[in-house]
This record gives sequence, C-alpha cells and structure tokens, in this order.
Amino acid sequence: MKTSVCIIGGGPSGLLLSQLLHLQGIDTIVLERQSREYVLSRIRAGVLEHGFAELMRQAHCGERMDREGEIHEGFYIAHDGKKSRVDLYKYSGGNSVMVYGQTELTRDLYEARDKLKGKVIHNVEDVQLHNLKAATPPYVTYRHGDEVVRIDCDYVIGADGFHGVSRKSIPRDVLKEYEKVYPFGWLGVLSRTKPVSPELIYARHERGFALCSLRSQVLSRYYIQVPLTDKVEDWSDDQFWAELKRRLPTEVAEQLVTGPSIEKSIAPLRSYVAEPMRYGNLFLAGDAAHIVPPTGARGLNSAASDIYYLYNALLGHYKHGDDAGLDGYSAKALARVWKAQRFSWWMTNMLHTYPDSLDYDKKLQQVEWDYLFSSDNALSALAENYVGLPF
Ligand code: RFL
Ligand code: PHB
Repeated sequence: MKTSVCIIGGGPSGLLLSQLLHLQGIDTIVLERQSREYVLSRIRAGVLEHGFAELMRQAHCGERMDREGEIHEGFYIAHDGKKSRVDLYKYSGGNSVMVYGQTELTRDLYEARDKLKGKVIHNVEDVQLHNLKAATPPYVTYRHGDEVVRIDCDYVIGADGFHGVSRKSIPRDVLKEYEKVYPFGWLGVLSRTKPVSPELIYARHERGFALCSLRSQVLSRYYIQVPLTDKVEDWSDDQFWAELKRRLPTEVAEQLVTGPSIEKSIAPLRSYVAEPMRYGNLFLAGDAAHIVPPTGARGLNSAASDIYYLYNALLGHYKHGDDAGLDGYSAKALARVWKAQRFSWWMTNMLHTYPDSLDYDKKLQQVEWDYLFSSDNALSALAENYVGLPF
C-alpha cells in the first residue's frame, strides 16, 4: 500500500489529523491496534478548549458537539467547606470551554472518517516504523493475522498514545525524557445521575482532592484522589459516594444524587515530555509525546494544538512546497506543551493532598487560595490557561 501520511493511532489525535488532511485532498492511512468498540469504550477527557472546538468545526465534525455539548463560562473551586467561582468568561476576556466527552468526540471523528471513506485499519499488530532518517522514504509494516503488510509513505505520524510504538522507535540517545510521577491516582466514576452542579467543582480537602464533572444533564463524572496502592475492586459504589461526600462542602454533598456506576477506573497521575517531537520523517503528536495529570484538563487539548501545528505544517509542504512548518514543528509544539505542563502541575499541587507534605507546604497551599481569590491578575492567569492559550 502507498499513502502520503501514515498515522499510527486511531485516538482523537490521529483521527482529527487524518480528517483535516483528507478535506484538503491529502491521502492518509490510520493504523489502530484496538477495535473501534474498544477505543470508544474508554472514558477520558470532558473539557475542550474553545480553540479545539473550532478545530472540530473546521474538520466538519462540530455539528453534534455544538448541539449536545455545553458551553461553560466558569467553574468552582471548593476549599475549607466553601466554594468560590472562577469566572472564566470575565477573566479570560470573553472565552469559555466546551464540555463534551472524548468518547463522543471520537465517535464523531470515526463517523466523519466513514462518510469520506477514510482508511482506518483496526486490530493491527506488531506495527514497525522503518527508514525514518534514511535517504529513502520511510515505510511502516504491521501484521494482520499471518499477513505482513507494508505501507510506503512520505511521513509517519506517531499519534499512538503514551504506550505506543512510535516514540520507542526514536533512538534512546536522541530522545530526552522529562518525567514526574505523583504519589496518587484518580478513581473515576461515571453514573447516569443528574450532576450535582451545572458547572464543574474542583475540591481541595485534607482527605484528598475531588472533582465533580459531567457529560450531560443526565450523566455525571466524579473523581476522588486515591493512593497508588488502591485497586478499583477496593471501592464499592457506596464507599465511593460516601468518600466523595466527605470531601465536598456540606451544601454540595447534601445535593449529590448517587446511583450505580456505569464505569469505574483508576488513572495514575504523571507529567511527561519527550523532546524532540520530530525524528527524521517521524512526527510525534498528543499523548505519544507528552502526558499531564488531568487536573488542568490539558491532555486532549495539548494533543489538539499539536494537530493544529502539524496540519498546517503538512499543508505548507503539500500545497506550497514550503517545509518551514515541518522544520519548526517540534520547537513550536513543545513551547505550548510546556506551558500546559506548568499549568497542570500548578493545579495539581494546589488541589491535592500529598502524603509527605511539610507543614510549610500546607501553609503555602493555603496562601495560594488567599492570593488567587484576592487578585484579579491571579484569576486571569488561571482563566487564560484553562480556556486555552492561543495556538
Ligand atoms: P490516545 O487517546 O491514547 O490514542 C492513541 C491510540 O493509539 C493506539 N495505539 C496504537 N495503534 C497502533 N499501533 C500501536 N502500537 C499502538 N499503540 C497504541 C491506542 O489504542 C489509541 O487508540 O492518544 P491521543 O489521540 O493523543 O489523545 C490524548 C487523550 O486521549 C488524552 O490526552 C486525554 O484523555 C487526557 N485527559 C484529559 N484531557 C483533556 O484535555 N481534558 C480533560 O478533561 C481530560 N481528562 C484525561 C482526562 C485523561 C484521563 N485518563 C484516563 C488518563 C481524564 C482522565 C481520567
Ligand atoms: C472529566 O470530566 O473527565 C474531567 C474534567 C475536568 C478535568 C479532568 C477530567 O480537569
């Protein structure tokens, strides 16, 4: 087989890039290790930056998002038994975020790819990247049952998530990795219940962080901070709801509608960046190159900004014979990625309880609140990062 751009990974990054390029007449093949059903069963992000929502529209995938997604102009931070609102609209100069689940967004991207007869190949095994830095063009091989298939291409895009093969294809002495592992995870529950609040609540509590989020007015998503040693089986639904209530202000806890969980999982928290994001004709995008703890809702949004840069760089190459975008991709993407890292680290530190924190650290956390809610400038810094820095 032959294509212009071979994309490894059929998650949101890979699908969005393939859809945008297809609309410009640039041929792609997407290779996905899992089945479509599996990809669509993963419950992940819920908050999209306004710039990402715009990119979905540009990809002709925004119709259902605009109909069913919710525009949020603020969220709450709860601490010391009370909650304070962050007015995103006011403090970001008129911007907002879109609350729309990653599962739905991925479904929309798959449907759009089907409509245009885009080539997305599922259940591929043993993907290998070849000739990434050779004088001859690169190619990708994979196994489908007993058959080994070869795809010749101009460029390979590694959009295969944190555990993918693309980043691992870059020699160790070329790649510089930056990593921080947090000593806790998030236990998440999805339930068919009315959300406790129309806007998200990020709650700091000495027992640990909690988050009240939502997917719609009938579908709630809640998280609590748990030790890394906890297993999902350790937490019955009743135990989860009881612990969540303990960490919320009383007026919120009293309003909480509980019900059976329809999904329950634990995600460890990690910050990670791989540099550079280009190796020869391989370009990394999204979770394949960087991970943030979910506290600042930046992960999927950072993936989207990579795709924005990559899409424009590939357009430059194919439409105008101009490689400046491709040559500058890694530096440009990383500059924004590191800002998202900083913001996610700051939100995580501000809101979580650390097992070994000093009294000194606790005092600093306390003064962080006092400062945040007493300074318009501090609120503006929070708001402009949360709605998304410009691409
Ligand atoms: P994905 O979604 O991991 O997709 C990669 C795809 O590549 C496939 N793959 C391979 N395919 C072929 N060959 C191989 N060798 C392969 N290896 C892997 C995988 O099967 C998969 O389908 O990466 P992508 O597309 O870069 O998207 C990134 C986002 O998924 C991620 O950043 C977000 O989910 C992070 N995140 C959040 N981001 C936000 O912007 N806002 C949020 O509110 C938010 N909440 C979250 C989150 C992540 C969470 N978890 C579970 C880590 C909440 C949680 C709990
Ligand atoms: C979610 O709804 O899954 C969600 C929302 C905001 C976050 C993280 C996760 O910061």
